Amino acid sequence: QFQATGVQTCFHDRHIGAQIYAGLDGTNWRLADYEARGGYQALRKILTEGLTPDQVIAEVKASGLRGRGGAGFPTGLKWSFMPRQFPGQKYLVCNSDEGEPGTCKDRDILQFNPHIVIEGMAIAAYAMGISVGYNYIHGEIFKSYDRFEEALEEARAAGYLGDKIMDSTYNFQLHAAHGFGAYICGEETALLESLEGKKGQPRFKPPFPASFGLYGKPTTINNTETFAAVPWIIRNGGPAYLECGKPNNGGTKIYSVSGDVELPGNYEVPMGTPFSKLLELAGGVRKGRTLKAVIPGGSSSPVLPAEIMMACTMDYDSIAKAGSMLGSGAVIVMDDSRSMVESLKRLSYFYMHESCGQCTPCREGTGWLWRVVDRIHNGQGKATDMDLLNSVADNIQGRTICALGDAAAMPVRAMIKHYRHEFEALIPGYVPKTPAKA
Ligand code: L3W
Ligand code: SF4
Repeated sequence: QFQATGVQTCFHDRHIGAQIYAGLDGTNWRLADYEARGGYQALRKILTEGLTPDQVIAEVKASGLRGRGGAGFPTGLKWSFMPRQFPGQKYLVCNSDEGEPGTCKDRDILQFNPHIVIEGMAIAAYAMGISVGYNYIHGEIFKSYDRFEEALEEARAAGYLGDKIMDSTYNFQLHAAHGFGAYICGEETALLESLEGKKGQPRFKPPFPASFGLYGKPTTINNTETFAAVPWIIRNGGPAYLECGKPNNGGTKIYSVSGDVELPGNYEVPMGTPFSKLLELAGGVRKGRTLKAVIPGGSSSPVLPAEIMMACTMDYDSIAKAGSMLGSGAVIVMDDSRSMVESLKRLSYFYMHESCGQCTPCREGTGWLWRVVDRIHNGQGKATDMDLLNSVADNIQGRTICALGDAAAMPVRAMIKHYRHEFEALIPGYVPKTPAKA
């Protein structure tokens, strides 16, 4: 079912794809190529067979598709939140502000298969009665932005976007917007602020964007990969998509496998694929090394030791049961040469740097976390530092406007839970509370 295509990208040396990545070779991204792969057939089916918006939403609900940006929120349910009879403008937004450390799937979807996102957005807009959409693309990704702009031009010229799409009464204007590279603009309300031309700082939720979104109007925001899954669902039916994965975890998911593996890359596999199989596709752990730990869903997700991870399947439920999050699907593999103290130091630095500074626990707490881990790493830790780290994490988690605070705190707690001995070993004169592991 999977196809290795040998695509060269700046980050990865291959894609393995089932539905979104299947058949891509780096040259076949244009409209004609996409049409040859069955592209825009789903939109045509809707418009020519006269599928109602409710029927489209029902199909997406039946597919079990869950948001691929990190939270795994059911897509069909989110679409059904959009008020149907709202008298003013409503908006559709694609969140391509991919900035989570370890995640690099959306930039490749946009670069290698941009029309699949355009078609997915056109279908979503039809289902929710929306006439204007934006794709907000991460500021540091120029190639994907340019590629998406070119694809938009092609789609407009072919009548897949604009007024009276495919000679129907359906109108949808879609635009690309380029961010400025701030991680926080991947948070949906910060993204909306940025799209409005303001400083990208999260808003308090609720109200959710479904009722108060772009310019205060009802807005639906989905991740790039989520939209990319939609054409296949409409062409093949929701139940077929669900069957590709497992109950409550429909379809395929793209994993960006990075770190200490032989073949880092983006791999699209069915939900519920054993982690061991994904690791095997990525060439296994670097030669001569053994698996130590895995961050299964991007830097915001808690680290899991090898033995727990090897018993997991790659889906929302299995990873949550193991104590972490599938998140955006960035699988960071760490072998036995990795220091957890150093890894946490780098993660903490990232969150300190990316905090937008709006709320005190996050603005101050992320700095505290980094400074404490840094001094432990430098051999200048104090005997009270382990308790201090836990206490700072406690005082951040659940006390901030957006999920960045939690994302900074959770990795700290997980690292201490599973690898406390590594931290203690670096603190001069520390009397270990837990027996040191070999
Ligand atoms: C209407 C309700 N809408 C929820 C909507 C909400 C959002 C979606 C999920 O965080 C996670 C975060 C990162 N009425 C609603 C409702 N919604 N209840 O559903 O909402 P939520 O709040 O659970 O999640 P979120 O704020 O979207 C996303 C984690 O993902 N993460 C981040 C990855 C970063 C990237 C990137 O770089 N682009 O993907 C990775 O793990 O920590 O926990 O749309 O409006 N009652
Ligand atoms: Fe900003 Fe951090 Fe507060 Fe989020 S949690 S709004 S990033 S200060």
